Amino acid sequence: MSSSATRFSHAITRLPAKSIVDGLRACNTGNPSHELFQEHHAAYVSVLKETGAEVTELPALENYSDSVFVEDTALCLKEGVIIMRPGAPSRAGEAAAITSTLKTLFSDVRVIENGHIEGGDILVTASEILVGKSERTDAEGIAALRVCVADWGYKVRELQTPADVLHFKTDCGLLDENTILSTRRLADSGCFEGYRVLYTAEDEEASANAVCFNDVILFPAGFPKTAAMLEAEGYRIVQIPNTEAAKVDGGMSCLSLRLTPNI
Ligand code: CIR
Repeated sequence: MSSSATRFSHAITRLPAKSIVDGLRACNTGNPSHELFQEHHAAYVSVLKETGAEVTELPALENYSDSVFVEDTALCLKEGVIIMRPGAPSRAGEAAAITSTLKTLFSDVRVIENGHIEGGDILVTASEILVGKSERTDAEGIAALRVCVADWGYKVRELQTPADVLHFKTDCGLLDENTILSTRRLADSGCFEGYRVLYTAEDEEASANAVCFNDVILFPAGFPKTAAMLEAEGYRIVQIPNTEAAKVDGGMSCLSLRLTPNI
């Protein structure tokens, strides 16, 4: 079933900068190819557009190596947008860089001013906002988010991103109103009680970061067992090559902000 957590009229993306070769990563498996990343990125944007959404494609920001990962800069809700406060010092300026674009789409723009919080640690479901504490997101940042969304009626639930995992959503993604794709290591913490949980196949944990956008599941190519399971469950998945983003710890959700403007 679709909900405002999975249906959107717009998305924002940003072209990968040539400086993506300097992108942050937990372990070095080689530099991404800028050219190939551009091809993968174009495929990703096409899938968003094929759902009928309008996509605002922002230019590359060479001063910010990781700026292609726009998800970390903001949280878009139907009532307004909250500008994040990234915990990675090299990414702090990305949030200000996207604010003017967000101001053209939302009448209410709120800013996190304390602690740190990145969009990759936030999973919005139909009933609540789940936020994992991580190396990038702290309790102060989560408390600031709670204050920002309180008068819009959202419940914010603080959780823990597994150790050595970059973001909460590195290990999970919303498939529909009540179903979450998750790694076992994350779901075993009990954080998804009350939801239907589907698990990534063994050795395919890196496929958990799938995104449901207007009834299409954007899914990273190269994870055949999990892809087959999702298809058997009746999901319409589109597999998108992600080898270059993966070299700098990026996945499907990080590459876009998904939203429905309120102006
Ligand atoms: C970083 O470490 O910040 C980037 N190299 C990857 C960010 C991925 N973003 C996300 O999962 N939301």
